[in-house]
Amino acid sequence: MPSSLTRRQLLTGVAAAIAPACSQRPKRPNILFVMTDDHVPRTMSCYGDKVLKTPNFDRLAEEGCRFDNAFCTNSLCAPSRATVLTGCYSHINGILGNSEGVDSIEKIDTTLPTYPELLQKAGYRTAMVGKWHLSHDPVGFDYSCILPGQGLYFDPVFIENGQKKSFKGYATDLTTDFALSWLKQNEKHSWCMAYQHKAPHRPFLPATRHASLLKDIEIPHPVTYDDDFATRKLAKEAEDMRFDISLTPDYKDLPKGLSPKQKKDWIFQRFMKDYYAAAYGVDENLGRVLDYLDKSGQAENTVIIYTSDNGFFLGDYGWYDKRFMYEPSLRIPLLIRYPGLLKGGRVESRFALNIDYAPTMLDLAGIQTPQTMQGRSLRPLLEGKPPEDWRTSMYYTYYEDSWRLRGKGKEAMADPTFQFFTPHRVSPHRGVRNQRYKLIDYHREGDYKELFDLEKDPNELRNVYADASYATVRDQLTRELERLRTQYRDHA
Ligand SMILES: [Ca+2]
Repeated sequence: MPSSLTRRQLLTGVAAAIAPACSQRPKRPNILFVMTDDHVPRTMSCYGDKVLKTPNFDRLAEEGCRFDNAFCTNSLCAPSRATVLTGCYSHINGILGNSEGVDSIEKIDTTLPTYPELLQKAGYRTAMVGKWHLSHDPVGFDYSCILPGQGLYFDPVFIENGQKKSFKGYATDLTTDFALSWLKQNEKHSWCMAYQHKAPHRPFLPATRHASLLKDIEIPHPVTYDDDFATRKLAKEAEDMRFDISLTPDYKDLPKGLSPKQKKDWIFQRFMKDYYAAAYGVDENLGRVLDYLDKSGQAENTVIIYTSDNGFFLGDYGWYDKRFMYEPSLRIPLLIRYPGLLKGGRVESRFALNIDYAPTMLDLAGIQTPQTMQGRSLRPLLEGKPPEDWRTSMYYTYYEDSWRLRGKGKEAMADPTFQFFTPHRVSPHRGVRNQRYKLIDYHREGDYKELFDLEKDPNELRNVYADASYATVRDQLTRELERLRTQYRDHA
């Protein structure tokens, strides 16, 4: 935070900026921020999936804007949530890895203003329902009803305004019940709700009514399913991300006597069907909320942002999980509907990042973005008036699971001899991606770096970092990476 600005000045200064902005609009929009966990765009029919129709996600795309190049900035649950709240990168907000439980050493920087606090200060009624997954209690919400940690799919405990309570039912349905109940009580006010689902986080447990949804369907393998990792040495070492090695113990009903390939294929089919079905429960429940907004006459004046905290490998490279800067893990869905501002059916290919959500929500509410936020409002893109200086490259960081850093903290990151070991063996890295190329710097691995030509090699199978014909590109991206580190004040 700039030293000249105190937290109070930031909040009150922002509130003072509301009046002139509001006078230009008849009514401030309501804001529904919908986030799922590990949801991959390519499994949604509005992003081209052929396996399962997702009618309510599709509806948002048809009636709003679909972003085709939306990326997370650190592909992990808790860091992404902290980034959404604060509008800044992990190294600024303090949540580098998955931070849960009271003993977590990673604490969010509470001096940073968050979007719910600023909206609340500006007179919005605010609520947070569903998966929170940060170690601190929700701040800036008039009402919260959250799952503790990862939460359970069936008969979960929720913490409602600080009180633990057990509920019967399925988490996605219950989260929506709480959301609708609060919305109905607050429909006469300007409101903002974070409606965040546990689904489709692993282990995927679909609602009972969806358990057989894709029973007779054969899910196609991704083209990289049998990758040999010929030019990516760290990917090759990440054996704990592989279906055939790491997931076997999870499936007690795995038939006996299968060959290694048959075993991998069996797990893949089960894994994907459960994933799709868990995500379908979100689509179905989103439909309940969309119907409610229609019936209550609020649809026109409500901004809906749909996204996920991070991407996921769904058999890509024979893997599950996320973390790496490779495309399946980096890409997130982003759909924004706001009938009061934009007509439907828009597709936007400019880069959008999860640091942009808070500035976007504040901007649409007529609130000035605090200087601490590193993202940029997507409003001009929604209006079809893209600024000439919109970003053409994006910066990514990955640090590691914080549970391995507990008791060591940020000091460990500064110690070059510190060894990182996690179940997935993904070494810390940072990288830059532009429209055509991606450079990944595994800065704990000596001089090991990866460069991909996404136009010729969209699946990132051929690391061309050492290829002399890419020397100019390599140097350009190296400079761009440093420029972005400076821009985002990442001096670690
Ligand atoms: Ca996640």
